[in-house]
Amino acid sequence: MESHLEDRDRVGVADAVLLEDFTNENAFVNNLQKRFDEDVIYTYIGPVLVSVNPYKELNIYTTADVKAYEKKNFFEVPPHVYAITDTAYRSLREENREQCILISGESGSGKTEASKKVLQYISEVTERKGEIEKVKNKLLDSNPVLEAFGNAKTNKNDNSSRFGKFMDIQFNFEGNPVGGNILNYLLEKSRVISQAPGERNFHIFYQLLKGATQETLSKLSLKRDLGAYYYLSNGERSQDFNSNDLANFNEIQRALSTLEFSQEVQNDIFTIISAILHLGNVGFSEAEGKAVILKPDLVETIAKLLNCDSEKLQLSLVQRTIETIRDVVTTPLDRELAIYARDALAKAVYDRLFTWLVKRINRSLQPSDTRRISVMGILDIYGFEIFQKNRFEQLCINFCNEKLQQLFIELTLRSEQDEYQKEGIQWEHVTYFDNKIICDLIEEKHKGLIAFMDEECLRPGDPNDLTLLAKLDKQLSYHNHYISHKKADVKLQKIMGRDEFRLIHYAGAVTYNVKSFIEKNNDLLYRDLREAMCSSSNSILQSIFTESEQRSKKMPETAITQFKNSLNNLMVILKDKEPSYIRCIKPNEFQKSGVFDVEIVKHQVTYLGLMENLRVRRAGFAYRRTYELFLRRYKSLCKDTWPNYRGSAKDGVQHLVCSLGYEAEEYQMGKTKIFIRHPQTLFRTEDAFQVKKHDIASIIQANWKGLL
Ligand code: AOV
Ligand code: MG
Repeated sequence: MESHLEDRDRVGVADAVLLEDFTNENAFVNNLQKRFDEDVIYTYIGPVLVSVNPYKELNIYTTADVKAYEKKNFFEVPPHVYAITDTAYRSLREENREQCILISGESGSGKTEASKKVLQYISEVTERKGEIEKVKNKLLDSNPVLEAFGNAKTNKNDNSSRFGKFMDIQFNFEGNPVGGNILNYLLEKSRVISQAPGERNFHIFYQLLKGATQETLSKLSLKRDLGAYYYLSNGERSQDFNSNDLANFNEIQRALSTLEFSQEVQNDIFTIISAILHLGNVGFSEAEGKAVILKPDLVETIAKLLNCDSEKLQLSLVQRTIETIRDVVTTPLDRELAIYARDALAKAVYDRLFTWLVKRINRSLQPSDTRRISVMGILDIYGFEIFQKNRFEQLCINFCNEKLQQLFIELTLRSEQDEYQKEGIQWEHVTYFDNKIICDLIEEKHKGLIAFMDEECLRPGDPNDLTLLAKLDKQLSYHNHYISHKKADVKLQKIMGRDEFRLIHYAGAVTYNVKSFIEKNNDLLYRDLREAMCSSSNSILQSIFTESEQRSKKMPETAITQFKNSLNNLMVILKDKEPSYIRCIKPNEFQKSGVFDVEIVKHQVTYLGLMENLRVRRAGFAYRRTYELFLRRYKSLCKDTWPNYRGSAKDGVQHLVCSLGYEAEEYQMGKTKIFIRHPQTLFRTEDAFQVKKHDIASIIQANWKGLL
């Protein structure tokens, strides 16, 4: 037991609250490195798990490991994602408290892998019979499907999630999984039409081209040649197939079948994917300011695949119809606008297909009996991002992280406070940075950044990115966390462009470039294109375009407002659950094992707010343990408590600490726990215990020898 206290020299401390200087970032990072070098990737900050991506398979996820963590006290086993999961699972079962596991960290830090380990653990410790086994298989199989359609190779991660995911596992009263539900957030749909050099489109495009039979390919009019598709090559050199594309395609088809997608529906999905590939190859020339389709047969092919009106599709790519109060006006598009319309269609179709997939998976995961269900949610969402150029997507992602940080602060502080109160310990107020001020700057009604952005986007006239920036500068420059180019000091002006603004986030300052903000926020799909899609007999297209057609009678919500609303809904869901935190860190930028880059780790420690977290945790007491556990471990150190103490555990501990010479200010006695202020006090006790253990072992050994 108490494995957190052993082996401090070799592998550092298992819980960072036991570091002597808890304000020292170097000491914190050193400790992580010491452990990483020994292949120990997990460390705690109190109840929070910090995980450093090893970038290699470690033999720590076997069935034997699952067993080693099952029903074990959190502090008796070394830190592990299984320990977090087991604790959450037991709290759900035994105390009937709904759970959420919040996983954060930057791209490539191991969030998605961690979320899979949580699911794997649950799957292994629950019953294996009939319906339950079936549900578990569906839950497990939803991951490869979502990854095929929602993940891609980026320069940071070969299997990067390009969407946020909140997955519920629903348990019956016996604690067995009986269903699930997935919420998806903000897919990076711009990837469908172009990718940065060295990156790929979503995996599914490559998997289909690599894995489909020749027969299927010819049905879809496809060639097994990546270079043939503009959307896979940006008009330049395409990225290659990867070694898993073939196997993964078979896996996806199998998983889709587990999730009750019929063969016809699967065909419909792959037809849409192929139509998107063909659509990318539709080029335009221009005559007298009007776009002309270069290869009309290609549009014919797409129309055939989708079984939609070919003429309608052709027209929708080169003209635009606008309904005004008085009449309906159709205007031709020029070449640039036609390309824009084509790409908008590709993005919209893919994005809606993805959301539709999630809905269909959810349908298959619906529990047959919804009574007495309790839930464990797992949030695997994009971490804070700072790139060379930060765009609309980074603004959304970083806003999401502000919201999560706020929730984190609220919940950790609240739970610290709750515990002190419950135990009758005097609470010492901790000062900390409350990032609500930044959340407000972004989302406050009528006067936040989002409100001004929407106002500009929906304004009649000719709003553009620069008029938007001017408005933001005018309205928000008063705020301490908003810096306009004009108001920046000389040094900053040099690194900021005229089309940029800067936000001081809790995790650091980020400069955003407003290029395409209006377009991305408006997220328009011309009505002609929507109507062309509605004319398709492809079952999926029909459902994804008709549904949104109905909704579009109202004023459409902008992209960022939709995102804000879905985030706020998520916060409501998370707030009434008991949270567990996994903070993921990547050790280097090269996806390499064995390399621990101190600077890169330090950045992430800052962005994740880990030092703040540690400070809050340590503000009062570094260590707390129930009287029973404390007594069980250390009773040999006092003659009154050894070998057994007859009174209450609390009295026993009181005797024990008196005989150990604890000063009054070193500890406090709560209702069920002892609270120790500094780790040194505990280490003194632990060292004494190690000596005693050794002595006792020697005595036993000597006695044995004597007997022999
Ligand atoms: P992410 O989810 O945090 O990035 P992943 O979970 O996809 O990161 O991890 C990236 C890669 O790191 C994986 O494909 C594995 O190769 C490796 N990896 C992660 N965790 C482990 C582990 N515990 N043991 C061994 N290898 C691991 V992103 O979705 O890009 O934000 O957007
Ligand atoms: Mg991921």
